[in-house]
Amino acid sequence: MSYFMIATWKMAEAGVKIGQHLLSQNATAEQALIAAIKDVEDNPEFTSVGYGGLPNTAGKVQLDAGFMDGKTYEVCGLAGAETIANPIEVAASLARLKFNNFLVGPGADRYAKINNFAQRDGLTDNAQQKWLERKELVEKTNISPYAGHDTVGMVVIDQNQHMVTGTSTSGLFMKEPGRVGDSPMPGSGYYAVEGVGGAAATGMGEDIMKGALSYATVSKMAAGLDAQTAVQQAGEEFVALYKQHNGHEPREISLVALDASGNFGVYTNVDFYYVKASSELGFESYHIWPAENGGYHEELLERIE
Ligand code: SD4
Repeated sequence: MSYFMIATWKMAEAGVKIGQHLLSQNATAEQALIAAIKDVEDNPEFTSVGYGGLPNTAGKVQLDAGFMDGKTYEVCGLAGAETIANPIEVAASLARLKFNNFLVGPGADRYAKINNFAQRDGLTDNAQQKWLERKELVEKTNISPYAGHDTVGMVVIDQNQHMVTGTSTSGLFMKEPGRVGDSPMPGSGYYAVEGVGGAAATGMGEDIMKGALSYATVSKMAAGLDAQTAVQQAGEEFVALYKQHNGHEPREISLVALDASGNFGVYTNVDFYYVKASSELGFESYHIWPAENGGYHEELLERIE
């Protein structure tokens, strides 16, 4: 049977290869998604997810993650975690509970600790150095403290056609302590309904939340649209309405999507990277950016058949 996974950003390349291998060996969508996202969380080179994530204004790394099982609708978010090594693993565990599916701050950290999930302070020397430099720059000049953000988001269908989706992020660099973006929010950062489709988002959480864009994408697939048409319409309609109401465009928004027939879709209003792997098409990594006349320019970065 066929499998498919799609992920945001180039940093997911190695993780998607791990996930693809697992899916080809008949692993579940959840196992593949967790292994793929953990690979990103564990890599200190990536400064927007997990270990090595850039800190908030108080110098603390606060991590957010979300997970949804498209078959059962089980869903969870955790936000503002400071001691969890792999938030995606904890999110997937929380999703299975009958109550208390969304935990924040010390509550999320406590749950992870008492349930023996790996502990880690996400702050690396490199991230701390970047924080010190940014702090000095913000104090000296008038520049916005916010810079640098990329969430890893994935949608996965395994060989049994089971669909899950999930996200993991350290959020915005220099966010306020306790600030939460779209990534752990079901419907905004991620959403999936098996037999219909799934979506995951990255970009400026404050704007993605305004459109509940992962849910918007899935609801268009439920109405019969394929993944690309659904995600494109969800993105474009939101941008147009937002502009009508505010007189200017929203900030960065990118989405990846899969439908139940095995089609993928991508929407972005900025320079963006995505990675996908499937039993039919193999592994591919792309750089895309919006074209002036609609549509996208596309650069294939890597293909393994
Ligand atoms: C957030 N959406 O916290 C995340 C950050 C991100 O690409 O995805 N950046 O708002």
